[in-house]
Amino acid sequence: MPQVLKARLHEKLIAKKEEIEAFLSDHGRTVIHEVTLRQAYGGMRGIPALVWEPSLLDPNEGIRFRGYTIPELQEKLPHHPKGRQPLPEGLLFLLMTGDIPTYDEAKAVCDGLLARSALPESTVRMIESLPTGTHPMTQFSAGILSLQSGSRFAREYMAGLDKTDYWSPTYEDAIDVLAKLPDLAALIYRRTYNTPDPVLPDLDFCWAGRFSHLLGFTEFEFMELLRLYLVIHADHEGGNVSAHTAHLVGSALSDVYLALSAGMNGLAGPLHGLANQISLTFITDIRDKFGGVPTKHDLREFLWDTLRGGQVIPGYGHAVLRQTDPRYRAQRAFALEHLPHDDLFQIVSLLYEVAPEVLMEHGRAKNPWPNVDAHSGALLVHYGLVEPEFYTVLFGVSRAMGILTGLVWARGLGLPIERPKSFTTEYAKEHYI
Ligand code: CMX
Repeated sequence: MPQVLKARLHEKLIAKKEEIEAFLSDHGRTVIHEVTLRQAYGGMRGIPALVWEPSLLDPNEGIRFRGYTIPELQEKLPHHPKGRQPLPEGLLFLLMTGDIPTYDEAKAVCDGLLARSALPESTVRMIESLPTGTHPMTQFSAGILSLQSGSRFAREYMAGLDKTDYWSPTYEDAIDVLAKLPDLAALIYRRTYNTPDPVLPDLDFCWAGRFSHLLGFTEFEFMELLRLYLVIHADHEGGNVSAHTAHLVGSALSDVYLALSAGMNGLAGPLHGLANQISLTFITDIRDKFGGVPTKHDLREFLWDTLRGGQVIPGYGHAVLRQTDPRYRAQRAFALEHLPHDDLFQIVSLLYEVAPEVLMEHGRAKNPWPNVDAHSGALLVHYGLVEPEFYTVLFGVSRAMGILTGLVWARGLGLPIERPKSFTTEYAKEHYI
């Protein structure tokens, strides 16, 4: 594997650990927040109680990966020689180390991933034994779990591993599972939708390009979309359900296979990653109902009917964001450049004009603006990836980069088992009022 990446990571871990020790020694007793009862009952919104180094989310500006916004990443991360979108393997280097890699460093990461990409026969057999109607996310999570028997961390821990070395087999496991995710995802895609086995030409198309071929998509523009997709979905700080779940499970020193699989089960929820599947179905339902792009008036009525039916408008709202998600903006820019006349994109655009106003009038959602999931399906359909149940798996391949980085850093920094205090309503009345 790219020893440059591992060596750089090790340096950064040591430096950050020392920095945190000094920081806590000076300021460890500083109070950073007061917690209200409503926050405790309300899904712990806004309580800063979790350390996550790879990315930070600002409610208005959106996500920054190691300090860089999405447009900055598009400019600064290495590109495919013929492309303009950032290479996801470059983002992995950045997430792990905080440094923007050179093209050669990103290429070395890609080569290392490809060298470990083969799925064990036992995983292939396990996936093939599942009923074909099993949701792709269930297959994906089970596939990750089936790789757990190869965990170096689990093996070395049982043999007696020094605490200060936990990060090293965790890193090896993280790279190993990440390397296998495109092959696992593509296996699930092919068997679920009965598509032909891929032909992999001997080309230098790197991680996303190879993934694209494995899925049966050979158009360069689709590879560019996949590069963008894999970069923008990679991380969204630590409190979202998938990252937080993986972090919590990992805090018990469960290895990365156990933790990532758990995180993927959270991503499979309709209020989180599954919203990309539901958003696309929502958009195609609109097209089918109105025989194409509806009028603003009809769309408005449709949205009000959805809200009156007690349902949410998928792809809109966010627990932290309070503006249009920059991940939505990046996809919109791609659509405006490559598919401005696509009918589903037209509906996505019309929703952007109508839905925020409707949600503001409705008066419940704190954020009436679109998130990442409102857009991705329309782009994928344009290039022929028309199976919405598969979309969250694509999200999962990308999100694994952030989650796995978080797990490696948690072991490197020696973060402890997570154990917040819970309370009953009776206890709260007696002790907090
Ligand atoms: N449509 C209708 N109502 C919405 C809404 C939407 N898109 N977004 C929020 N609301 C409602 C909530 O259901 C809640 O209703 P109640 O007061 O009846 O309980 C109220 O507005 C307040 O919610 P909030 O504080 O603004 O939002 P939350 O932090 O509770 O929830 C989220 C955030 C994303 C789950 C929510 O906005 C939602 O359900 N959106 C649609 C699903 C979606 O797009 N999820 C993907 C998020 C991105 C991701 O993780 O991939």
